[in-house]
Amino acid sequence: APSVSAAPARTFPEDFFWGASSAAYQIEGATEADGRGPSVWDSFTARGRIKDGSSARVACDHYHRYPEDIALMKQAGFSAYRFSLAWPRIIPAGRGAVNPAGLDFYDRLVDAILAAGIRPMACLFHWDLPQPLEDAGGWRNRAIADAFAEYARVAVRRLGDRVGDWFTLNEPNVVAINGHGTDDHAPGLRLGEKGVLTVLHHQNLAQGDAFRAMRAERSGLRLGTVCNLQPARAESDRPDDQAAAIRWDAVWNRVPLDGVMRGAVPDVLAPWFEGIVQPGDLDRIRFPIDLLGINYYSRMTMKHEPGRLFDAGWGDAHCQRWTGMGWPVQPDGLYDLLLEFKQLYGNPAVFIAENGAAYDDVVTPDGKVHDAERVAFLRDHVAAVGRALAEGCNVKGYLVWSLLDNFEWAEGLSKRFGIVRVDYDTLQRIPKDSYHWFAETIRAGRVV
Ligand code: PNW
Repeated sequence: APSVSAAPARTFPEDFFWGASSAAYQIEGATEADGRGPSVWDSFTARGRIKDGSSARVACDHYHRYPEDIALMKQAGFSAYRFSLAWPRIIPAGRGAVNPAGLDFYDRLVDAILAAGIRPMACLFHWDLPQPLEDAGGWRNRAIADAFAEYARVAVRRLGDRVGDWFTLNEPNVVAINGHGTDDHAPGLRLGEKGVLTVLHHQNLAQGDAFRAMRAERSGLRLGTVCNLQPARAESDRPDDQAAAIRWDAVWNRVPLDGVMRGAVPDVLAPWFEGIVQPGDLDRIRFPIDLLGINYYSRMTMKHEPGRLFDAGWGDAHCQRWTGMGWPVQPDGLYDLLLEFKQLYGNPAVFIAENGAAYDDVVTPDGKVHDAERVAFLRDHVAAVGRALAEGCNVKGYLVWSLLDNFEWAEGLSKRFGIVRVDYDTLQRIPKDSYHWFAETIRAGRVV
């Protein structure tokens, strides 16, 4: 029979999930409420390390305003939402005593997400390490694996009856490199190559232990992790630039990914891994995950630069489009990455766990935000995912970073990634054009 509808065909499958990601520290505020303990980001902020002098003390006040935020997600037609649990709310000292009020908050949050018909996806660690654990050596200390597994067990015990998707770490590479190598994130250390790899390795170990703890606690959960994958290329054909790009790719992308997927560390890093990997570690690290979250923002263009970590520095990206973070806009990098991943790892299930852009938004006199650049950014990246799907890539969903403008780590409140604007004086939420575009795209099942 001839079709009576003139609507163009969907390009994303009916069961493809759409939504947003967030992180506890970036949106919740209420940093001293209900028995929450301090985290490394509170200390980093207290040391004056946030560029615009702001803090996350209030942030989006999501801790109190989550019903309104979930209503915004529901209105846009979200089918999934990834959020993180604040370790310092749940176990304020990092190990030992559990804070019931902290768990109660996530209990309410999860119930509200489910009531809106949205699939909750919980991430255990999005950077807010309890300060007492940092005082005990943080990720430099192998013993942290025990504490993390214990925390994972506590969280799953309370929420695992309603949350089916559990993620361990968000972007262990950024924690290791920015937090322990280049000193622009908490805890703010410059440990050198060996220290950076130690921190990566201990996160991998902790993650492996947490997977097994969660499995033992409850069956039937979908377990996964979230990697920030940014394909690294060399600025030039010069052999030293090429070698720098390979080393950087190994540290940034391969250690987290090959750790969990293959129980392997890249050969090219062997000199620095000397003495870090102990017998049995690689078996502990490898785990058959159900779902991999991929965060994508841009490619990385590297060159040989002595004196920088792994003698790798930033090269010329040869790009004409940039976001407000000064990151190049390279949607083809996402397409290439998904195809390469399919080929190298046998096409396991993945989803885009974060993708988005900060721009200097303007509020018009009638209170609107016409963020055309963000719409173009998202459109081009969702289209890249669509092309990868058409090539057979096993992509299950797309989550935008982020629903709300929020506390952008060392950049503070000045960089806005939301599809909804937050007025930090009134805490009013203002959906931007990109919010309406995203809702339309979700409804249509294709890029509009
Ligand atoms: C991610 N880089 O961080 C984080 O998961 C979010 O919490 C953050 O707000 C978002 O992306 C935007 O920055 C990144 O150096 C940090 O390429 C650094 C990089 C990429 C992502």
